[in-house]
Amino acid sequence: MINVTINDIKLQVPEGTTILDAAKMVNINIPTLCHLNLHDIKMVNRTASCRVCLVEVEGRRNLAPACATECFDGMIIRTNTKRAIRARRTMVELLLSDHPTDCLVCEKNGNCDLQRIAAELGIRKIRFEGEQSTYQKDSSSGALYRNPDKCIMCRRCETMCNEVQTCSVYSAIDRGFETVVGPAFNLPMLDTQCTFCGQCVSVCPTAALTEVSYVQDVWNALHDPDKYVIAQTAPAIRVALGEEFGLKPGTIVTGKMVAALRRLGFKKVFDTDFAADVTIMEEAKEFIDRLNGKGRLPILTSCCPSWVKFIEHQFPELLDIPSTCKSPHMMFGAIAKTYFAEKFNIPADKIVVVSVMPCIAKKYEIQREELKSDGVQNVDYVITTREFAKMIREAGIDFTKLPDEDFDNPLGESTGASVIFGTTGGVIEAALRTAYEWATGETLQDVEFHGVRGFEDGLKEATVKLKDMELKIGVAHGLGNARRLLEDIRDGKRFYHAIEIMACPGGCIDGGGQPYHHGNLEIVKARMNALYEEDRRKPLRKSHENPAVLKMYEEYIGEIGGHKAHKLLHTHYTP
Ligand code: HC1
Ligand code: SF4
Repeated sequence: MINVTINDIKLQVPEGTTILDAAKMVNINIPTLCHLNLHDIKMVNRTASCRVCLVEVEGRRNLAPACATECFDGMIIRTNTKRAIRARRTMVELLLSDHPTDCLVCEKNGNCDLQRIAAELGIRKIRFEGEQSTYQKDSSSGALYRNPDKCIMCRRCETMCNEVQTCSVYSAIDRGFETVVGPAFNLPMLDTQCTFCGQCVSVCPTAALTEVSYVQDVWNALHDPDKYVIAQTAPAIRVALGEEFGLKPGTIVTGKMVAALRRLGFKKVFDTDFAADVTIMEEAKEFIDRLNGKGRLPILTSCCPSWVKFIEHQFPELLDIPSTCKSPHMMFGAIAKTYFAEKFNIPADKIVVVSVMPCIAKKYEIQREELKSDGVQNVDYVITTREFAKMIREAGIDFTKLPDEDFDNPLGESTGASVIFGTTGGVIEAALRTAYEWATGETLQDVEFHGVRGFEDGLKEATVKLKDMELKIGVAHGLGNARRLLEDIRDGKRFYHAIEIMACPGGCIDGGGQPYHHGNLEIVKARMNALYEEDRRKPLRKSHENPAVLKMYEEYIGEIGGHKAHKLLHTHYTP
């Protein structure tokens, strides 16, 4: 331990502690902008590029950035001197002097860290004027929107993409005044190895990275009398949407979410969870087939489009191991435009399917050729949790006062197994609940597989007994962890029977389209607990017990894994 003094307060800190962390220990707040410490997922952005956290250190001529300066024994620090405060203000003014001042109409208005810090530092005037850098905007992917004019070179996106997700899409490009963070050669994002997980969007402090918005398209469809617009909601929405309206993280708002969609004008409000149950029917069957020698092991879950794009780019030699199942929301789209359309006599070409998702990659996924039916998209638009919240506000709906309403049927019925899809480990747990009963013919008494749960471990392993067989299960969340797992499988260092991979740390609960958590991962953990709570509340907790799903197989699809199921519910991958 070493002794330091901050603003006359003496304290002891472990060696290697930064001034910023030491100050926190005695409740002294040093403002930061580029700094971000997501300890649970091992991401620390310590570029010290914004210089907003400058402090005075006795005996040193220059001010020191608190986020990147380690304490030494006997260090005397002052965080609130006139010189330090003036320097911080100057740094922010310099950033603002090369930043668009369109805050009132900016996507991040009210959520922007630069805006917040300017307000906190009391900046009312920018003393520096001059040329502003302007760059090409990029919405080529239809998923991720890049507006480099708003980049403040904090490099958070770079740290997230390169160190956590290991996709290495971003770096500093160009020189001098033109320097900005972007993909190599400033390629359109669609032409890069970006998986559109949107984790860069989650950590971008400004609106340099956001989602491509489809709010206006959805309004247009809702106001078109010729269209029959239906919504499906992902599992992770119901435990995060409340945050947008001031509710505590982890508040379950399923009923209000349904009511809000009805008031926005959706003809039917359905649940992606229904399709998650369908996914389990198909995936558990595929798993058991592979266990019986029909196909290669391990089987990899395939509902995360970002992870699918990752394996296509990074491990093309392993493309025969992901399950051929489409993701649940794509299955839903195919079911809505066939089974639902025929059953309720609605022309399929009038149906507009809107997916409300925590995810940015889903916006890209719906455009994939492999997932279209005769060239037609099965899902028409994806809006994120944040976009959905905007629509609710635009419509003047008082969300917290809404009554709790139920989903429409038949595509609104779901089990607890489908709800936990939204968190890391949930998809494989849901698959195990069904595969166990189908493979053994026995009733599974305890449906909770705690070995595959949890946020802290990026790579989890569990063993599940299936009669006289020991199933080895692997779970990875975050693409860096997925990479480690896949390298070991490719090199024959690890063996599993089944693996779940979700691109976002924690799974969809921390998707790139969720309400901003501003670096507080406790919010993500609260969402996770809420999903498990929702599972416990459900009367049915195994996908193969969903009566609406069973009826659909009986009336329309026929055999699980059969010809029609393959046509509607399965896909293939592209190296
Ligand atoms: Fe997900 Fe899924 S869980 S991928 O994370 O399998 O987005 O929530 O909708 O499709 O069901 C996302 C969430 C979601 C699909 C399901
Ligand atoms: Fe989207 Fe979920 Fe995958 Fe994240 S983990 S990219 S939110 S599907």
